[in-house]
Amino acid sequence: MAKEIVDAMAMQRALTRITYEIIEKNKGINNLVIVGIKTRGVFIAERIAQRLQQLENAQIPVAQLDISTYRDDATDRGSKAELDIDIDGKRVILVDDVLYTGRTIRAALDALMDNGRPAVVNLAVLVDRGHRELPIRADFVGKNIPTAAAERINVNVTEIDGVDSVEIR
Ligand code: 3GP
Ligand code: 5GP
Ligand code: MG
Repeated sequence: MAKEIVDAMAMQRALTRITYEIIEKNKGINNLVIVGIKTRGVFIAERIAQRLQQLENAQIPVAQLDISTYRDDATDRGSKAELDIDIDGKRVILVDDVLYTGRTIRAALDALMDNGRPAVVNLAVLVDRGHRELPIRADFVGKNIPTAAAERINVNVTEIDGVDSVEIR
């Protein structure tokens, strides 16, 4: 049974708050680029970019990152993840839907560094569910949801799931 913790309005507000925090921490949007981790991280990233457009009237580049060949349990660790934007010297906002063990972000940082040398990397996640296995933390968090290891968080986005919500199951 799934229980809704964040509804569409609450998700909107959380992403709007994160966007303001990003602007504040970066003292504007100069040199900012956003990198979303597939799959749902990309949609969260695009929403933050939309809000930056509305608030600052500027188009911020958004790239998609597939970290699968960078996972620490990957058998095929050969191929490089190509980003279709330049991150050299940029202030990168890395975006994912859920932060859990931190292994995905470890892999994402590896993939980023293979694409250039960012000036700064910050991490934004919609949900932090705890249980870190690496020394990784998010700079911007939509909602902290303490979970048991056996629980699962469903992040739904309209683009894929037809609805915006976060559920615990
Ligand atoms: P996402 O790619 O859109 O982020 O891992 C495949 C999907 O399953 C992910 O979608 C994620 O949202 C969902 N998922 C739910 N629970 C877990 C989990 O414990 N680990 C991982 N890796 N994904 C999970
Ligand atoms: P980590 O690598 O930090 O353990 O997990 C982060 C990635 O795994 C995220 O991209 C997320 O999609 C997925 N993930 C891990 N746990 C959950 C969960 O409970 N719910 C959802 N939706 N995704 C999860
Ligand atoms: Mg994800």
